[in-house]
Amino acid sequence: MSKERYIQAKQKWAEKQRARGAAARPVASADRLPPGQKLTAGFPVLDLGVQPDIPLSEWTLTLDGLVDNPVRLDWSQFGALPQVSDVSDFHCVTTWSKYDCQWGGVALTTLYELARPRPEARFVYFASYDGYSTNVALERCMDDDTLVATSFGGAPIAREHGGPARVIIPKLYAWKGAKFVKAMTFLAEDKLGFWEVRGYSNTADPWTEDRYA
Ligand SMILES: Nc1nc2c(c(=O)[nH]1)N[C@H]1C(S)=C(S)[C@@H](COP(=O)(O)O)O[C@H]1N2
Ligand SMILES: [Mo]
Repeated sequence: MSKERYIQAKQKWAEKQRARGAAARPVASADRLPPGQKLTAGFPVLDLGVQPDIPLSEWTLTLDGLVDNPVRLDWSQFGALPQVSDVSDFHCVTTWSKYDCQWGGVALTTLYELARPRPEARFVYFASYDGYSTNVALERCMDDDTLVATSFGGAPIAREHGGPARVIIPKLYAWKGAKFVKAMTFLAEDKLGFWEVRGYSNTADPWTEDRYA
C-alpha cells in the first residue's frame, strides 16, 4: 500500500476527531442510499447460524502475516490503543441499509502502524471466531472511517452484532466487515473469504451495485 494513502487516512481521522470535539456528532457521508438499497430503521442480524460466546478474558486479536511486528492483543491491550468513534452508513448486499451507525473502537490504521506490514503486503484477510472470513485490499480499508469496533451507539456491541469486536468498512458491502473478528493476516496475494468463494464480488462496492462476481 502506498505511504501516501496511509498518511491521508490518518490525516482525515485527525481532522474528523478534532472537528467533532468531546461530544460525538454524526458525520454522514455525502451520498446516502446506494442504488438498489432500501433504508431500514431496525438492525437485521446476518450470521452463519453461530453467535460465538467469547469471554473478554479469552478474547484476543492476532495481527500476523507479512508484518515486522506480529502481535496478539488481549482485551486490555486492545483497549489501551488509541480509541476513535465514527458515524457511518451500513449497506448489506441483501438490499437493506442502515444510516448513522455510531461505532467506537480502534482505527485500522492504528493496527497497521502497530503491526508494520512489509511493503509487499497488499491485502488483509480477516478471520472470525464463528469460522467466517473475508478479504479486502489494503487500499480499500486503510481509510478514515474503517475500524475494529467494540461499541455501537455508545454501548458494547451485542453478541448478535459481532461483539466483542467487529470490523466496519462503511464504503463496502457489509459482508466485508467481519463480526467476532479474531485475526488479521497481511498478505501479498489475495485470498478469498467465505462469501467471496461463494460467488460474491471481491470488490463489493455498493455505489456500483458490485454484488456478485
Ligand atoms: N463473523 C461473521 N461476520 C459477518 C457475517 C457472518 O456471518 N459472520 N455476516 C456478514 C454480513 S453478510 C453482514 S450484512 C454483516 C451483518 O452484520 P449485522 O448482523 O450486525 O447486521 O456482517 C457481516 N460479517
Ligand atoms: Mo450481508
